[in-house]
Amino acid sequence: MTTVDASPSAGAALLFPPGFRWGTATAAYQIEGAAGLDGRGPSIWDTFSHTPGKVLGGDTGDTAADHYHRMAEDVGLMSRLGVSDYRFSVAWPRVQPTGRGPAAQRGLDFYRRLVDALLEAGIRPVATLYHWDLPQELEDRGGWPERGTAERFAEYAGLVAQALGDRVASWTTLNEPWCAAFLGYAAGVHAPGRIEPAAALRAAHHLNLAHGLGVRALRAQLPRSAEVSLTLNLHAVRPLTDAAPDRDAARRIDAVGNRIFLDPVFHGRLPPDLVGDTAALTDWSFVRDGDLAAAREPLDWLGVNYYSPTVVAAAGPGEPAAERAPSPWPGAEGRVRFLPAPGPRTEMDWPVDPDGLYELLARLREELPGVPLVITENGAAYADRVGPDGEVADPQRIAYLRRHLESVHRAIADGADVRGYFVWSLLDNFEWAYGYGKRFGIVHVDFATQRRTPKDSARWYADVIAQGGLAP
Ligand code: IFM
Repeated sequence: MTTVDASPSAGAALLFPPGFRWGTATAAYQIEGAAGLDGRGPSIWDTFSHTPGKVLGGDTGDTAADHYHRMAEDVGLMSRLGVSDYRFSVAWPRVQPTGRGPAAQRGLDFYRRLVDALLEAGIRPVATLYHWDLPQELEDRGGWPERGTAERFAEYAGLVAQALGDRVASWTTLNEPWCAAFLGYAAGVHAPGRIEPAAALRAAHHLNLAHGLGVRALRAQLPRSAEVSLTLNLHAVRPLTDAAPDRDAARRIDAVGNRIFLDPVFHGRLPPDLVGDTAALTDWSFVRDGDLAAAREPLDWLGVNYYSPTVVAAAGPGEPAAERAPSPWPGAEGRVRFLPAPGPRTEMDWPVDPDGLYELLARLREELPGVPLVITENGAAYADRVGPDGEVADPQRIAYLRRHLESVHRAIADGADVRGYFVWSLLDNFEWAYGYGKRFGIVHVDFATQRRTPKDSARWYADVIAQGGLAP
């Protein structure tokens, strides 16, 4: 359990516990490019981004930040930042181009080279196995709503562990299964773009199952010292008022946004209220005996991705059901209104609200005692430009990161066991349905030339890491 000074004097530095992990995070489809190289098969994101109208500006991940060819330069950037850890994802379709069968060695070779370069630079690799790039052929067989996809995932996890287990000591099964299930299969704004709320609930269950079977497959290959985790984008849900209908709206969103994953993974059960809320869509009979026990494999830590909170109220009679249609919240349609949280916003139009991160960490401290936490993503998009002096001034991002780190520090001081923090993201990259217009990097990428320019926030973060915390 990590601790810090619970009441630092005004004006004192906010230091994080010794051994605190400072990292940056990326994901394969968002940075690698080289979409058709070395035998990589198509993923659902290749198909989706190449479908007119799905991604702003018609952007695709074909080239992205060309990290596949510039990996050594990017590891050099991280080395200069002084990060202890780097969180990246492995592209399933590089390892199994059709989502099944033996591993493609040329695909694995890229990750062997990446991991070797990281270790050489003294940076711990943290490998995520699934950050949304499902092999297209598995989607053609039904995708995540089908049980077979979970079984295929476990085979894939075993293959990657076999290949990299001698040098990667930290593993994450899935990134943000909520987005994969509900943005992908209910709202249709992410790949594969399906609008089938009942199928999205099946997808969520099979992602939980994939996670559990994946943990088993990893542990079967890895040394006992290896750590295995899951990353969730938990929603800091706030009712607009304390009135019962608003609190019930928050409960519904918490059920289908958070507990749909937390309950199976940490308690081996489905949230009973979720089953009730979604009764008109499904009877959950696709959950087989043993599935929930399989999802509940012990983890070394839980990864938490946080950007902004969610404020909800009960939808009054005659009011529009939800601002976003189709809804990514099966079981809450027509009952919940989403309200803009007050305050400044990032380029994504997401409110800047570091208290939400504190609230989440405090909740997890209470509800999951003994489970260490790692902030696996936090960051902000702003309209950054390279100035005439060749520099990128991004004071808003520095303020965002600083305030969120203050929240993490406060949570640790209040007893939360937070072991690390990863900035999203190392590089400007392909921001899914928004394409390249939203820049989350602490390193600017000129996508025409692929030139990298560390922003002011990169220098600021390097100082934070060097000092082990925030200067007064
Ligand atoms: O870019 C994404 C990332 O892939 C998953 N978490 C949220 C980020 C910002 O939207």
